[in-house]
Amino acid sequence: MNASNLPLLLIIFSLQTNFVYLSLSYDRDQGDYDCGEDDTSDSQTCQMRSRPKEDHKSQIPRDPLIDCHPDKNVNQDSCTARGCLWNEDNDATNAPSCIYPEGHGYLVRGEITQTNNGLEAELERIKTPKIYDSEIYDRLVVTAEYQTESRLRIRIAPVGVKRYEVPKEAVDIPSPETPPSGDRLLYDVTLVEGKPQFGIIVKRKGESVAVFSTDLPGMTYSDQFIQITTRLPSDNLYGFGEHNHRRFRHDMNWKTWSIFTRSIGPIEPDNLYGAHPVYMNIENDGRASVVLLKNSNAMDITLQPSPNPAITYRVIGGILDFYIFMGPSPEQAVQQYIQAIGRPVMPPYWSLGYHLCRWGYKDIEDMKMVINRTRAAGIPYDGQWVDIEYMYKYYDFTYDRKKWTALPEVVQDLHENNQRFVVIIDPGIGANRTIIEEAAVNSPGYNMFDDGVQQDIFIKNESNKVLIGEVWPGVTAFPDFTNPKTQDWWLKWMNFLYHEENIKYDALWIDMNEPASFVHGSTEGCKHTRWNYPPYTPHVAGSEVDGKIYERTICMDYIQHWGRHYDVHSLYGHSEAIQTYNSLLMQSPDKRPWTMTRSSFVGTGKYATKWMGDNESRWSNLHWSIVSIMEFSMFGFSMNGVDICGFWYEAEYEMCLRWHQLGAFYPFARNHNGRWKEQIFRHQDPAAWDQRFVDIVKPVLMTRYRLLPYLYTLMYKAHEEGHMVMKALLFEFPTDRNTWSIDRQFLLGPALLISPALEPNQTIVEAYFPKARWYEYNQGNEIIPGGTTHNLYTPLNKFNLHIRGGHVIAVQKPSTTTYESRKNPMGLIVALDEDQLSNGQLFLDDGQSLETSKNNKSTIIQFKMMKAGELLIQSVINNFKGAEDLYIKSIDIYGLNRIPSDVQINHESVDDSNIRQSGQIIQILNLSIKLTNKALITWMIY
Ligand code: MIG
Repeated sequence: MNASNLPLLLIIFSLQTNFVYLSLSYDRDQGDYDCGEDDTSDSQTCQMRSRPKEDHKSQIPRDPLIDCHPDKNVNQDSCTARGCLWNEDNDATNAPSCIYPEGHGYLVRGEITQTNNGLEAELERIKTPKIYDSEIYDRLVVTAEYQTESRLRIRIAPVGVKRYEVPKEAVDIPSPETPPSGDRLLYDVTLVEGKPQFGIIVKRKGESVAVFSTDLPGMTYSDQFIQITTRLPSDNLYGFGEHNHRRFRHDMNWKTWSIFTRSIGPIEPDNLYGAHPVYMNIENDGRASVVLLKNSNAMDITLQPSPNPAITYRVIGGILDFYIFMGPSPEQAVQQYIQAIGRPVMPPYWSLGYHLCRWGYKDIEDMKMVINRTRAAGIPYDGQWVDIEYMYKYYDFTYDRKKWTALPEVVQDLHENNQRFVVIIDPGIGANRTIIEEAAVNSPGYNMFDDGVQQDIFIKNESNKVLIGEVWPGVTAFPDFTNPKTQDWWLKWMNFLYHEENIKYDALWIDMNEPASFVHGSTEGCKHTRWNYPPYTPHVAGSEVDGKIYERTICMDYIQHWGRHYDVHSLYGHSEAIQTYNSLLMQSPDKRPWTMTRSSFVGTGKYATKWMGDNESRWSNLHWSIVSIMEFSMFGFSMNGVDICGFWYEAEYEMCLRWHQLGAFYPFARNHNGRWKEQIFRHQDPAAWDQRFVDIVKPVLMTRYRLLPYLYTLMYKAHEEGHMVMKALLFEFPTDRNTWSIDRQFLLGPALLISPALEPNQTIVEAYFPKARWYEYNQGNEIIPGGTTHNLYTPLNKFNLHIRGGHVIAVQKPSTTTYESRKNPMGLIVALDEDQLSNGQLFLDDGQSLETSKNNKSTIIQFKMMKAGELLIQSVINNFKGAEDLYIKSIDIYGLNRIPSDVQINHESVDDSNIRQSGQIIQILNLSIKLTNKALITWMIY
């Protein structure tokens, strides 16, 4: 097979469906609806009253249009049969052709009660037609719970019916013990009880703009079809995942995004590996809110554009359980969200290094060759990863003693060179009797499948039959990671690989956990039940082709500990991440576990790093990676990244080089490559190209390593306070509207701006610099003025990194491993702001122990300038012994216009010969300031 048939094959392989991309603008003649006020029958049809054509403005409808016929085969008859309105003119607008009239929904029944921490009311259905064959609920209870000053929960559930809800073990957002005091709430909640239909309206306290409001027709609450539309305060919408969004700020033009975890390459606008039903909205004045729908069932999210921006949720199970975070800044809103779902796990220091991986090392010699040439080239490099080939016929926790005989020695050699080793694990456990026996010969004592059957931890159906699907090992069973019993079994086999097989891995990479299967449902298909064939199937990939929601995964009617697979499907990877994290912790109780997962849910960042799966070695993917990483930062992952140089297809020289200049600034930086059957894509590790490639890529990776003290401090801030590491510019400059759509540049924390080249043959990068002082990293030139776009000359050997004035960044002389780097001299970058001031912080610990901050094993150094020309260095906490060995050897000041006349350290003058100007950077060299001692550095400008 050659590369040119590859696209087609990949498409067949992933059975993709192509959504029709809708992108026309809104402009049409729109009427009002005339509905009989008192008619409450299901089938009432309202008349459309046409409005006289006036100017353009009056043609724009007042309210969002809500699709009454999101399923196939809509026509006028089927529409009116639902009591809805036929919207003739939809072709030009992409608006739905069948819409709800006012009055379809629910009304408050009885009184609205004030509880000690919110409001509660019972609702009664009026008119809402039952549009799918699923029990519809006539009575609901709605609760608005004021959880904190900035967090509000709105829960809507049927009365007297117990339904599946996301269990606390998966996501725990507890109600506070004491409710927040009413006058401090950032929100006002109103329940609209009267006609035309019930709604909840959430406003910012004392203000008129609603942040969240649902007083719209079409709310439907049935067993397997729940629908609600929320009006947005603006069309600045971000988030929802996981998809390959091609822009950070959403295109609102009637796009539908589905959420349901699925193994599929991030190429088309399909639902991907993770499930994150959460968005951020920015109001026109720059204030923001975040809204989570805590629900793990499959759903559609339909966006509609201005002038009536709105979201319609169509969910096929669970309950409506919204959490609203009021910000008011975008950064605060996201931080409140992350604090609620669980702050990101603290990664080990070495994980911030550069990693090499590929699927398709031919054998261990091939991998050794890559290890050796990377070392020889002097590329900074901490982690070597292996893909599924190392296993014996893809059986988890074994290794192939024939093809990978020397693996334990290679791992030992990595460790001796202060490098680390990571293995992949898939959830599908091989169940083929013959291979099980062979595997036990290859790996004496191995019987993972039988042990699992005995421990009863596999996913089964109601008649106790273990589900058998097919993944790499052939036929496989799937562990139920929602079952607490599974963890002991998982740990036992993790220990088998570590101790019996003697593969001393340092972290686990969990793949295929959507869960993925190569057969649909099971080797025997799936039964015709309402779980496998729900009355309404969201637009999830696969279902478009043949109506199967279980396409390439397991049957929906099987049973797990947390619930039916139908309900908990999107929690599979999340539950595996939790148990893998816990097992690693039990395996080495004082070591920080590191797991990387492909599938994720709300809160997975508390347990694992995330990478975005099978991207492509194509230029477009450089840009898209920024969008997806910025989104996953919002979803609560501090550590995340995509495969540098791309997974599918052959990487190309310039692209792979540019990708390193970009990926060197991903929170997680791994070069990973794919294969397609016998076609193994060319090696794309830096040393695989030529000397020039190495000469260009090495400095940017060295720059990453030099900045690791800062990056690690950001990881700490994410872990302790729920901040984002890699983030969009808008989070630091929320009132600068220019930043709201920027997704070709990004920030690392508040202080570093990366403006990568993303196109072939590019020599100029157009980069936006918000109002602030900005300095080019290598030369220190200031970018003037701020608040505008600059053309940055960026030939192939250049990358754009800028430092924001006002920030002190601790750096460390880089070596080729983080282990070595961490022993090197430190330095400071002091970037001055308009007032000649700068501040910063440095977090230090041993890089691998658990919760060093809580356990008093960490050090925090503060860098503070109270006035121009005076920098105070001082530890605020000093419990990490290793910090005692560190010295600041140099200080680089950005933003001074000339050499200062008198530089003093603790009131002693520094010799002039130690002060130099390099480009626009003023360097104070040959220092020896003990990091943990208090020190005052002063300089004068006459
Ligand atoms: O069906 O393990 O996303 O990183 O190299 C493909 C082989 C399975 C998918 C992962 C990819 C990995 C590959 N895996």
